[in-house]
Amino acid sequence: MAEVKAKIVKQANAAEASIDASTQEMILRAQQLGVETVFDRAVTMKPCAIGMQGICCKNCAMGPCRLPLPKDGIQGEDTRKGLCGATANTICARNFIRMIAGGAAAHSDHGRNVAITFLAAAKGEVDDYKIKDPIKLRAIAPYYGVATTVEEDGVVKDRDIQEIAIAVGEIAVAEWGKPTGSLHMIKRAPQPLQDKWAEQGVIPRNVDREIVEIMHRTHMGVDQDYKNLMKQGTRASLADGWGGSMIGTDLQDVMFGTPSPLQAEADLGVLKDDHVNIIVHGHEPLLSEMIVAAAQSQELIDYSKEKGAKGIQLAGICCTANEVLQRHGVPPAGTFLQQELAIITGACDAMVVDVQCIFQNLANVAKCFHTKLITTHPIAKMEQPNVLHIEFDEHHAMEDAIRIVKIAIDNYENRGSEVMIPRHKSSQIAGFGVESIQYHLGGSFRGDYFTLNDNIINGRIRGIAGVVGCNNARTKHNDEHIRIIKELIKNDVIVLTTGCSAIAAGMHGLCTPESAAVHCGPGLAEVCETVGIPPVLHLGSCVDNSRILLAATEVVKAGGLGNDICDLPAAGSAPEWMSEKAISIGQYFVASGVYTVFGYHMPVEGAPVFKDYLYNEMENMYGGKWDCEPDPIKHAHLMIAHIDKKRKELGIDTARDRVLMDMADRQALGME
Ligand code: SF4
Ligand code: MSK
Repeated sequence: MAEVKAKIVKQANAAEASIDASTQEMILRAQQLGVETVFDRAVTMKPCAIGMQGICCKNCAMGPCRLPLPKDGIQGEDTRKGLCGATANTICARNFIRMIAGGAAAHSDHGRNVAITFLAAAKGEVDDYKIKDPIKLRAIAPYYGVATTVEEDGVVKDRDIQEIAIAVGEIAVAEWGKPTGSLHMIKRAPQPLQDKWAEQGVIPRNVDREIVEIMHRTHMGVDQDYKNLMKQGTRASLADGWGGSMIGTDLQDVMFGTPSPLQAEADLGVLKDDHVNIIVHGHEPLLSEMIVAAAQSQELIDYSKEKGAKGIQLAGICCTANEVLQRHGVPPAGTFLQQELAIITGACDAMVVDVQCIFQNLANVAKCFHTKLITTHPIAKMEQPNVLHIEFDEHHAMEDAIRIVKIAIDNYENRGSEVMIPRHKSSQIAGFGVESIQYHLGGSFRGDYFTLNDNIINGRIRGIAGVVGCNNARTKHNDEHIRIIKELIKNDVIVLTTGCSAIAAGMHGLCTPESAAVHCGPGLAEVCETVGIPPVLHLGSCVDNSRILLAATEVVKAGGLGNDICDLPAAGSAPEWMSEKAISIGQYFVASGVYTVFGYHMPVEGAPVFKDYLYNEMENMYGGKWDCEPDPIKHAHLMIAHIDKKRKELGIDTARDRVLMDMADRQALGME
């Protein structure tokens, strides 16, 4: 081992830090080697109680102004004020929507980079990117206002695919800064939802403007009304979910292929001690797609053999993992909290990172091993001298990828003797999406999602849950994700999952059809068995939460379950959230009509009036609302209670005795 720089002040208790055997083993291993990890730092440093409650303002140099709640709570009027007079509600709302701005900016900048590369590919200006899924391009083009047919001499013909791609690419890129109008993707939402957004004045104009306006409104001395601040927060979050993220997902699918179910493994045990191990970590698949291609090339596999390895093992961390998993079956090595541990195996020859969720401490950990840590994005560099920066450019993408893979191969011989790869790994099926759910759970002759809707109406499936988001070192790693998901499927609620939650589900064997018989209630188990799907459907990365919005829209369209997303027996959850992106996602779920429960805590406890606005009043505006429950079982049952309430409102609560519906039943429910 090269050098141990960090001194572990206090050691985490591995069994209390995570439920994963692999994570526990590696925490102990790190401590044995004297390498500090996030789990140890979480024991050493406690969070600031005022900041946690959302009531610290540092928006000008007269602060920071901290407005703690009185010990006995607010009795009568809340008289707390910052130096400028800002109230707790104003400060809390400003902080909250700045989190939305941060999250929406991250997702949307990802989407923008994809759109720019897509347009360059469409114009033939870059060699390494192509239109891989022309069917999806034709399917989405109308949403961008692009015609897919042309009339020549009175004959209607398919329009040239490159022409469509250029038109879609130009319109997509303009969504970030167009001077007039509103975002095109908004029109994909159910009409009643669009009407609510219009009534509330929250339809996004362009992506960048909504984010910039948050920064303006929250500057010292501008917007001082928490409701007006949240209006802008909502508009920016919609610009994320129904804008930047949705465009990102669409165009990635067109360029790299729309995912369809495939088999893979998950957990640190996917690393191999006789292979060159390369880990891709971050979010944007523009480079990782090229690294997959390079690592699979015979030339580089042969080169790895020349260097004494048996081949190249590529694996992922965080959402880059989900991107390369859903399209290529590349296994995730772990979630957000396992990034340092992957290097501590001593078997990681290169870790290649781009943007978002990358620990600065990776450089300190890499210093202790032979691992080459490579940053690749112009906006995300690390200052430490042991980090290599190879700036990725879409004009020479494959060349960059080959260079990176070669660096990893050349580094294989430098592995020390401290290799310890945990043996744990699970099988999973990933790669679900709007299209594949339609294929598996759709009907051939009726509405697209007919079979899914029918099974919800007849009660085999009680409802739908979206369980998404991060890990958080303040909670027990993966515990909340897994306990909430298990409780939901035990109660016949089918789970759609993305992000690190999806990786956790895969690691714990919940993304296999076989898990249905073990963990599901009888209704959901029967559906999964009949159709051959897992009870937990892996829908991809954080930007792919847009797939959940579109899947919910398809359920509405298929009929029989109301007219809007808020009518569906459905709920959302982010059990171990930590990122600003999670707040943006949460708000666009809420504003799309979804009851959304966060785990751990919400940074609004210090402003009870603002909290009530999010947790109650918002439902009157959009049909969705926020909630928070750290206890996983109670958390799951809040979601189930909401699902049951919606079933009752739809008049399908009595169908839970699973009487098969005949034509007359369907007619009564307005499905025919
Ligand atoms: Fe304090 Fe007001 Fe300045 Fe915030 S904006 S730091 S509340 S004076
Ligand atoms: S990677 S944002 S920790 S889900 Fe998308 Fe995981 Fe959360 Fe990052």
